[in-house]
Amino acid sequence: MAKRALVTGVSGQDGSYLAELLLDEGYEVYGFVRRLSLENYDRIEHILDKITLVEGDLLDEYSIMDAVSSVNPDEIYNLAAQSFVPTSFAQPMLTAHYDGLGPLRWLEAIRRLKPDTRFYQASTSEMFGKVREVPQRETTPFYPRSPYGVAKVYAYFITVNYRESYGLHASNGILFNHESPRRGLMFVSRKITDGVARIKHGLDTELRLGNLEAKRDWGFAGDSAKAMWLMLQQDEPDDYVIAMGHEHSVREFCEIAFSRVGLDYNDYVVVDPAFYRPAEVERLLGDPTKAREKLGWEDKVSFEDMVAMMVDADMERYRKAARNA
Ligand code: NAP
Ligand code: F7E
Repeated sequence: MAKRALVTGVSGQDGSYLAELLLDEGYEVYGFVRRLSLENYDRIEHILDKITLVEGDLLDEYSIMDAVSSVNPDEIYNLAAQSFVPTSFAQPMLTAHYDGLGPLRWLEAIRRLKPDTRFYQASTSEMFGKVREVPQRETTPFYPRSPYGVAKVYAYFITVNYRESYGLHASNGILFNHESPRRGLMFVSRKITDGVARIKHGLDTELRLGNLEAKRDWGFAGDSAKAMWLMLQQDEPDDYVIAMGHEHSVREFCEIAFSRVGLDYNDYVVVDPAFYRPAEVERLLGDPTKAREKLGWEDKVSFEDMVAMMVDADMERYRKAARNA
């Protein structure tokens, strides 16, 4: 019989890649979605006829319990979150409810209704924040620098706690930044690749960014989805860092993205303090050795290829729009 997987955040970047992978692996896939005034299923349009959507909200424990009892899942991947760091400074309470207590609601529902369900929690390198060691690994202490990071630390430890207290098969993937052409437009990677395409098509003359010296360990979202799935296929639950093991600055990202279309970023990028954060995470670099050795996980798409893929996709989007206009 096909395994059943419930993916929260299925309409998001990661949820869409994970749902594709689970379908390829022969799962019955259920997506947990919230009601919006206008549906936003662009990222999963191509698989909507193959998955079943279940309505609910991270804030609503009854809808979460109903989802667990009606789907009766073998695996739950909790990807839903308020995932944008600047919004967590503007809306810290909401972020704590979604990103901190949301995962607790899933764990409690599993414990009460179906304790053999395997659970994946979308943890993050933002928990390392003001880093205590370089590179960061599973044993590196956390020092979050935003309400988002703090809420995710709560979620991380409540996941560990339910594993240790109640024997749940619950794992944390501590994922470093991962991007794709499906990334939200407010994140710096996509803001840059979209900006490059807009400038190249004559729709903009500049790109306003914040801290160009911040460094991230950027990978490809499709590779990250594979790691999530592998974690729930292990006999024992555990926590894993998923990263490329290379760091690049926002400035380098700009350099590669603009040069992909024959432009020099120095001519277009304007530093605007409006995009600085109250507290910055200056540098993140992960050590994925445990995931490579225990899960057999490996990244397939290099940083440079990912930037090129994103620029090409945004260029094509504006080309199409111009043709249709
Ligand atoms: P994303 O594109 O922002 O997607 C977030 C998803 O969460 C969307 O489907 C959104 O639904 C859903 N959601 C938000 N609030 C909800 C609520 N109250 N109830 C139900 N669903 C809700 O994020 P992503 O990049 O795919 O990231 C997936 C997860 O990994 C997140 O938990 C994020 O914090 C974490 N993470 C991401 C990265 C990264 O680099 N991408 C790295 C580490 C960890 P709508 O479509 O309705 O908005
Ligand atoms: O910023 C700098 C900014 O917003 C990256 C989320 O998926 O990854 C993501 O969080 C860096 C920061 O991602 C702009 O200051 C400069 O240092 O793309 P970002 P993030 O904050 O690292 C982690 C792992 C998650 O878990 C999160 O959910 O880029 N930066 N100029 C800028 N950032 C933005 N957004 N916009 C700028 O104009």
